[in-house]
Amino acid sequence: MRGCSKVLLKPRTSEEVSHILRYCHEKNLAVNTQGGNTGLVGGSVPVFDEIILSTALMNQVVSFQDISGILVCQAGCILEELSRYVEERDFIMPLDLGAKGSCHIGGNLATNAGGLRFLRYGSLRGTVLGLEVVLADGTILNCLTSLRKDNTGYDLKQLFIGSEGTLGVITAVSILCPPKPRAVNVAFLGCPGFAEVLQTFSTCKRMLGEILSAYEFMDAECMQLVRQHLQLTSPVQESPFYVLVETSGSKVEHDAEKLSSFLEHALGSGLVTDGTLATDQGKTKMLWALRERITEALARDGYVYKYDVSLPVDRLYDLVIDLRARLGSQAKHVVGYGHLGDGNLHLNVTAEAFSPSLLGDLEPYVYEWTAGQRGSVSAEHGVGFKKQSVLGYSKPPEALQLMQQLKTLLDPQGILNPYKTLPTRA
Ligand code: 2HG
Ligand code: ZN
Repeated sequence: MRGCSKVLLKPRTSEEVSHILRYCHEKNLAVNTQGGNTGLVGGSVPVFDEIILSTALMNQVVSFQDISGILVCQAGCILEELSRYVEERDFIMPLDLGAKGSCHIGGNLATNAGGLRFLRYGSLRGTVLGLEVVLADGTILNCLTSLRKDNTGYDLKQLFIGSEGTLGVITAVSILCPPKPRAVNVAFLGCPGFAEVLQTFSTCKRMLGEILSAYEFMDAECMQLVRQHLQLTSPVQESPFYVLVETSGSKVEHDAEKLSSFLEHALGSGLVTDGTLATDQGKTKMLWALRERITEALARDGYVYKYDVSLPVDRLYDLVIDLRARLGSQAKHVVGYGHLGDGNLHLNVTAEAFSPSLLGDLEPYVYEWTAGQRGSVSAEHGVGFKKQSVLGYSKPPEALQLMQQLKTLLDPQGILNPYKTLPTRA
């Protein structure tokens, strides 16, 4: 998505953000907060001529406690730089995602990004301990506590996590970092069918227990695309599905032993037809690249229609199969991949160019299908500009109304990231 704006502001402190918002509030000027601009739903892109408030210069670490692993930093810190910072201190960030090289932690929070470590460390709603937020009228709300337990009233920070800059501007965060695992092992597997992908997941959970840290899947078309556009090759024999299993634990040999006995069992029982293991960093990175770079390969394939849905895990791939049959030769590729361990499917469709008739076959079909399973039409990428009109497929009118009331309470003039997240009122 492209946008344009005549004004770009780059404050360094929350006081500067407060001055900007107080001014905009008085003059009734719309503001679009922007982090690393890596979102997939247009939340950080101005629709008309909104003032862009960039967090790029708010990139300082405030403190790090090396006993508790609590990091306090400004919203514009780049995720990969924070990872490096805490890794030097023997910790890791509780989230990791493909866009880590440019996304900002403030943007991650504003969209409640999921990513590759969700299965192990859970949602940001659990790992974020405190936030500092500047409200629409310029008030600085300092809820930047670093406490694990705090039941003093409503948990206000939760309102801003996932609100995509529509309720306030996140300026700083306090986040709990887990200790850096001593051992990270990865297995890359080929599965003969989706039923086996599911069975392998159950087996993994049982045989690997607490060391399982990621369970990702991709289909054969994804592999074809990363090969064609990025020259990455499959480390296992060609299969209808591929699975990446990661373990993170405290002892390399112990974890490798667990992983190889799991692999032996999976191969022996026919759940998996081929597999490879990585214990060193180079090969681990190479295996992760196959999964992490699918989005990049898709972008090189043509126009991409993107969907990010939560579904009951046993129905997850049926949507891809249904769509392939429905779209026929209209689409170049219909692919399914994602965070299977979290019930999150990334459904992407590519075509030579944008076509209204293809879009008409995709929507509302994908949303109705998802709603039919009581799924979510936005699992981890947010709502932004692109999905705001479809919220009703996953939320009842009463919930949408309450969201509108909260928006009116916190931003009565509607200056914060207008036209985003909530359905536009008729
Ligand atoms: C991923 O898991 C990202 O790779 C991007 O969330 C997914 O591009 C997509 O659809
Ligand atoms: Zn994802």
